[in-house]
Amino acid sequence: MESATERAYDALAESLTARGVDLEGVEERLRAQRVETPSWGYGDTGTRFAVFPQPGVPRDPFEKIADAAEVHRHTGICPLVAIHIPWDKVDDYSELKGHAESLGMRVGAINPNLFQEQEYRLGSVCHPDEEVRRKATDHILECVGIAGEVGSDVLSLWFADGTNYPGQDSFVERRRRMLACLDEVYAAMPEGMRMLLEYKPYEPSFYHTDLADWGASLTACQKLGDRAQVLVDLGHHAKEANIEYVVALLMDEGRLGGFHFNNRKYGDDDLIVASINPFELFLIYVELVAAEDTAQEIAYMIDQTHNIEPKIEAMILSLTNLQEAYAKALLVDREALRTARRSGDVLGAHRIVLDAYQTDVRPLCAKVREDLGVSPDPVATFRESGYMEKVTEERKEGAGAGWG
Ligand code: PSV
Ligand code: MN
Repeated sequence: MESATERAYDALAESLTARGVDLEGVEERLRAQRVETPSWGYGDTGTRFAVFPQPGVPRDPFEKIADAAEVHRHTGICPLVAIHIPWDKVDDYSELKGHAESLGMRVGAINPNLFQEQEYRLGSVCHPDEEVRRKATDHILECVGIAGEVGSDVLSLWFADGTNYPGQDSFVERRRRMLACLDEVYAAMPEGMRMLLEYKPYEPSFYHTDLADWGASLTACQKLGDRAQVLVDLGHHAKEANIEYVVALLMDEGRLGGFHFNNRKYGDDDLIVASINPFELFLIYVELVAAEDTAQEIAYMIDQTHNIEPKIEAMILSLTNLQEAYAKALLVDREALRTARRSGDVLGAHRIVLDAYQTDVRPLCAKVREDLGVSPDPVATFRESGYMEKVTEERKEGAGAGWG
């Protein structure tokens, strides 16, 4: 007898086929979707107000990779884990690589940490003192080396640099200091490595930040070379920003290097992607699908730290949200949309996009997961797996990720 999941899939497949959707093509693209999770999303983190420790969190980078592997085991789409140095510093990176591989994982983007040391009070690569800039540059160069050791080809840079008060420092001089550092790093990167430059409009600096928006990142990348590309963190925008437009524009320039997926309501960027604004995520994917033929290499990464919610489950939910957004975007009737746009049918075009968004794609995603050899309902399967109980027994209190 057919299960309820199978029945739901059959009904959806029938209606999609009637709409002219190439279902096999859609499923193939969904099976190929890959997203990277961040090591720092598995450890204890918090806000500047408090950290609420959770039992069983990883005690070291090896255990963080084990948790990332557990998320992959239930979802089948996240075999890469980003690391943050020095939070994930180890004596032997080949051992870390081997550990990841033994769990069917790979180390993804390398993120230098340029914001936690006392010297960085006035910034890192933009700091007025050359010695501090040297230290920051050397740390990034160390990360280029680590990337080589773990087999990664993505260097992901975010700077907490900025100023707090008008007059504190020169915008232009700070920019030139940053560019000089990035030039040196770019020249040191091996052939196949990409540098991703992330922007953020505020925090921890509150008057200005040295890479405040996509334009600041893009112009820096254009000066550096083709392998310098912009990283779009969904949380790092002014409230009214049209992120899907930014994404389209960067793709058209061939400079969209990657994403940090998350969601935010006001000032923070750490909520589960699409938990608040699933329509925005869908519209971003509509642009991504439209440009898929240009075959740009884009690193799809999650950047979330879960402060009060269970961490592994939050990561699994993030991945299923990403699958659903992509699935819906794949259902947009592109041909009809082109026709509606050309004939000036404003609301016709709008409704074509809405039709895709309003399709319940959960049975389709469940089927794709089964095809990938994982559970159709990964959150439920994880809850039943006993993994959390097992690691809590082994790890007890766990350890923080570097906060505090
Ligand atoms: C900064 O807010 C950020 O988005 C950067 O990507 C950091 O690497 C990450 O969060 C973790 O602090
Ligand atoms: Mn980020």
